[in-house]
Amino acid sequence: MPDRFDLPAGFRWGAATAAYQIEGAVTEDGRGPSVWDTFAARPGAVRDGHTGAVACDHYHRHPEDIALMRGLGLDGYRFSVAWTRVLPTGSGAVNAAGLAFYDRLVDALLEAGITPLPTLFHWDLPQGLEDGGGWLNRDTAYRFAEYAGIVADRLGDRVPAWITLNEPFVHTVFGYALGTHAPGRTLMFEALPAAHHQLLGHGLAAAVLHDRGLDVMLSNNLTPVEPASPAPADVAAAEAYDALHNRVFTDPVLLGRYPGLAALGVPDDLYGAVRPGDLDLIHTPGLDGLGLNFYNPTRIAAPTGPGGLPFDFAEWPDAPRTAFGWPVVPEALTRLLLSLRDTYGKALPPLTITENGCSVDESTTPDQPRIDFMSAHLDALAHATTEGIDVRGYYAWSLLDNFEWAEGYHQRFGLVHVDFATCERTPRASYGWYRDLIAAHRAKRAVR
Ligand code: IFM
Repeated sequence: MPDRFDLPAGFRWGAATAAYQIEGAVTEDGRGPSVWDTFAARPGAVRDGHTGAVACDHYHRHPEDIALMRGLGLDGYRFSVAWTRVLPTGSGAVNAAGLAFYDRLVDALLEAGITPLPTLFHWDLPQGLEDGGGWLNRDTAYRFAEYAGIVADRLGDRVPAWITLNEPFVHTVFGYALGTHAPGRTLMFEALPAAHHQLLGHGLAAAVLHDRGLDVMLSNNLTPVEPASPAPADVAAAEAYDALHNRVFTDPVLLGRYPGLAALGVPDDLYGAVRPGDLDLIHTPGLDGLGLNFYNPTRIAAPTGPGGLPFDFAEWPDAPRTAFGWPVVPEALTRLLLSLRDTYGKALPPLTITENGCSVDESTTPDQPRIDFMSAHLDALAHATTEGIDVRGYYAWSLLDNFEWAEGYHQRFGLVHVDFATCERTPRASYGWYRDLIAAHRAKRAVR
């Protein structure tokens, strides 16, 4: 069986974070409020009232964090740019001090021999744009493209590749359909215009970045969906869920069309959001890479009662669980990668795992489950590459323990432990394991 040492020569090793989850310094140097500042201040919205106001204080401690990355021997670091540092209300005058932070960060990364991989939108929409409807307002897509151009004009001389959006599925469903994330809307399927406008923003921003000669990627949270049984009703429910979770966010970008959502009762124009020509703007035939954030597979059954959703979530049997309760099924990653080739064929660009990792409850467990999780997923990845799938890199989620959205600081995903009372960083066993793996893989592939 192939293992992680069979990953190809030149495979890029990285780690990932996101602005609101680590930066803190939410009122410094002219940063404007984002939907997450507003949401986290709402009583009961985030577990134990946690907020990202300080988080890991990365805004001030990034030199220490870059030293940790250098210690790992990373090729790349995926971070996100906080839109409200650059444009405090989402559009209008540029905040020079905010842009200068990312300028310093990029220079320091390059100095450490690490390639920056910025994500332009990781869920922290400017509150100023939310006040005008957020992603439910088509205009936000155009503001996003303007913002992309401003950041690219400043950093594009040193940053070769860019990710437009992070996990538009999760942002749409948790933020706009269910209301468990910012901005806390509960629109159910009528949240889908927010998905369409994010994808339109992706397409418009991709054109802006490509015009500047930069590479463009999109990071999707993809899950292989399996029916709970071969019964036709379960199979149909699983197909409907697959369309909603995976295909809505990938088909338009790679194929220029949405999957049919009639089984969910959703109209083809996504409640009037899709206008003539939009799919031509979203379709990105020159997409330079597709980012995959992989955590777990999903098992779906037909609904048991009338009304409600047209699918039910079923338990994944016989799998260990992360501290978050997510099933650990590494071979599902191999299946997912092979199925992407079957679905998209030549339209599938090179792939990068832009997030993978797990939360561990260290009050009861040492760090070993994280090492087991990552090593098994890297073996599964290597299996797919030996089957001919073009996967170029792996970014561990996450470099640091951080603000895990509605869970606050309760879920710890870091290779590095953070004491949130003092912001002290302490590398975990998985940090040493990842460092040694990176070095060993490089040495082994260099001699082949
Ligand atoms: O922390 C998140 C990240 O922001 C997006 N992908 C999943 C991670 C773990 O839940």
